[in-house]
Amino acid sequence: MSQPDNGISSVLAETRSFPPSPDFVARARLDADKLAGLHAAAATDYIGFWGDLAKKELAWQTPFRTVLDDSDAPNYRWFTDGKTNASVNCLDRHLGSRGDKIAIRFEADKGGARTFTYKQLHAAVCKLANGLKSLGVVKSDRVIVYLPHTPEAVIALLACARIGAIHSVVFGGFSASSLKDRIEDTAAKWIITADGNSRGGNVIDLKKTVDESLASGGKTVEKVVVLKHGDNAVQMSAGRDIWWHELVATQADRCEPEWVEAEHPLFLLYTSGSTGKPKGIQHSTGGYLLGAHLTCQWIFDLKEDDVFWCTADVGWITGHSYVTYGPLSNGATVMMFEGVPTYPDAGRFWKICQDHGVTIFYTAPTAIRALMKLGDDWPKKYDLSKLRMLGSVGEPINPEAWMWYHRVIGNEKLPIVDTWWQTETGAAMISPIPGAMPTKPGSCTKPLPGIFCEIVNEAGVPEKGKEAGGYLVITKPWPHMLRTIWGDNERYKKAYFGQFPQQADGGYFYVAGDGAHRDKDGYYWIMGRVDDVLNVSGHRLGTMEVESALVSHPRVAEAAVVGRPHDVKGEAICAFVILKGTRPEGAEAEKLIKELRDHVAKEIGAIAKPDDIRLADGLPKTRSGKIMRRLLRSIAKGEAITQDTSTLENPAILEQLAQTN
Ligand code: 7RM
Repeated sequence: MSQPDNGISSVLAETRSFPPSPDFVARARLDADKLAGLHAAAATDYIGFWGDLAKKELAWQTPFRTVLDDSDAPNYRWFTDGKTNASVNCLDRHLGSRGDKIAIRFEADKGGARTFTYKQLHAAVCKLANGLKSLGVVKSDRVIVYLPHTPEAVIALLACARIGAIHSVVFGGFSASSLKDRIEDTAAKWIITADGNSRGGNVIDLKKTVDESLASGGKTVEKVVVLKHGDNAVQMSAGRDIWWHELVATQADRCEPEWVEAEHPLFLLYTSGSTGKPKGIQHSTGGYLLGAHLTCQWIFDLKEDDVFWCTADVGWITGHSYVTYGPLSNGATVMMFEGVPTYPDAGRFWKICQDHGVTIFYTAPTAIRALMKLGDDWPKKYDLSKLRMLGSVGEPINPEAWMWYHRVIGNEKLPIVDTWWQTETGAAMISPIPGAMPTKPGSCTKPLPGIFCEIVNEAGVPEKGKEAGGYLVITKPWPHMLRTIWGDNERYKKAYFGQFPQQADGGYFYVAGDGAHRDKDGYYWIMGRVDDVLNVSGHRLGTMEVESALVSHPRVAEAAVVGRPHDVKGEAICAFVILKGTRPEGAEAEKLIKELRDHVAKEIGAIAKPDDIRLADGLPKTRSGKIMRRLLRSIAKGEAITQDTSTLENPAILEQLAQTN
């Protein structure tokens, strides 16, 4: 197995271990005994375990009798004959006991706060749901949500869920062309967007991007709902565009929920794979909700008076599960912040924690590393005494960043949950239970109850014994797993279940695409992707996507993209580009490189801008024409080539590539 170059192999030497404080344990929802009870229940009767939890934790309109239907594996179905509605679980069921409790606390990029109580959120969701119905949206229709990270994004998601429409959020940083691809793949007729927003003080013109995207394709779109949020002047296209506030002005604040089958798709969310265009990951209503709901209790110890802040944008799966569905189905108070950690200064996150009384804080290693670099003085300026636990997600966290988080933000006493999961898994899968086990810096510890993981070798055979290294697989289906890839079930089967043979019991191994190590205590250490997927600041990007974007530029003949370790972003994007015609040098080369970087931003979004672009005359290829990426990875890192290059067709190219540095 080729190990990714994420620079964290040092974790294997990590021996520190941190037990939770007795204080935390005494109040925790789950202590070691209770956790052992859950694991035992899942081990003896795995179906019964999930069935009991689904019955107890979710509000059903029609109870289910079937827990798991695996007759069409690996297309698994859960709670099939039950009916529910996600918005009812997140709103209506709290109205009696928590109607006046704050559901969302929001702070805008430039300051200024707003709140929504559960009653207010319910009314806003119903109004928008009625508005969408008036535009013709019915059950199973796809609605694209292209909004800033504001309460209205959550309202839009829940309004879709209320009427059985399938939302597909496109992160506000994606380009017109990426947006168009997603509109076309979902064949959506509706888009919900905003006039614009501010992030880190920069104005983002969402509506203009929608207009651009619809000018170039996306012909299915009939209506665009526009939230007035920024101060941008927008061009409203008559008959197509409608202001959100005008749409909801005359709508009733009650809307009968559409009761849907548990398997009814709740949403599609696009994510990158190693081949082809981003995949529309399809999640269910019942199973997905159960995962988001339960993991909030298990891994965040979520309780009635918590203020839960997950810093992820609603455009990513983390924003779906831990800003929207998980905390709201538990009746929690959710913090939402539209901006970035360093605007107007590097104390912004900590000021928000102080001002809003945040008790649980969940962010990404890239943010922790960036803030760590800016020094201890920023967090020390603020009162962080309400914080009671911390979390990390999105990429491997290096022990140094973990220790800083523990020492400076956690005051050496707060539990840190390093949660491993994916867009496809719907909710956290491998994570500490904060009151039930010691944590180790850089390890996501152990699979959650009801989740069965193995580490397998190249042939898909599980490694016996505790200590092992290899591919991470999940050996049994779980309620919140993806159901399919929208419009391409064959790709679903092949990409996730096709790598290893069907098991003797008829089951399949879900292949996560990550390499992992398990230590003598059974703790998992994620080593990063083993496929051609990059993780840049916690964002997934396929090397092929970036290559296609480069090749779509008229000057580019061929491109190869690899990752190289980066101390803040985790991975940086390094592109080797072969031009058509002569290769410029000096200032002319600089100019072209800038143009190519901007071109990628335009094609995909700013997150995909290559950090380095190296112009060269050729790529290292085998005689059969395969690009030898591992050589490019060494060159990108500035390492000497020690690998065997005897199969190379053009060994001389290596020297030139090394000099393009
Ligand atoms: C939630 C999310 C998934 C990929 C996954 C890993 C990496 C995520 C961790 C992690 C090490 C973690 N969804 N990853 N969490 N690696 N430790 N705690 O990030 O679909 O966008 O990305 O992210 O490689 O496969 S995602």
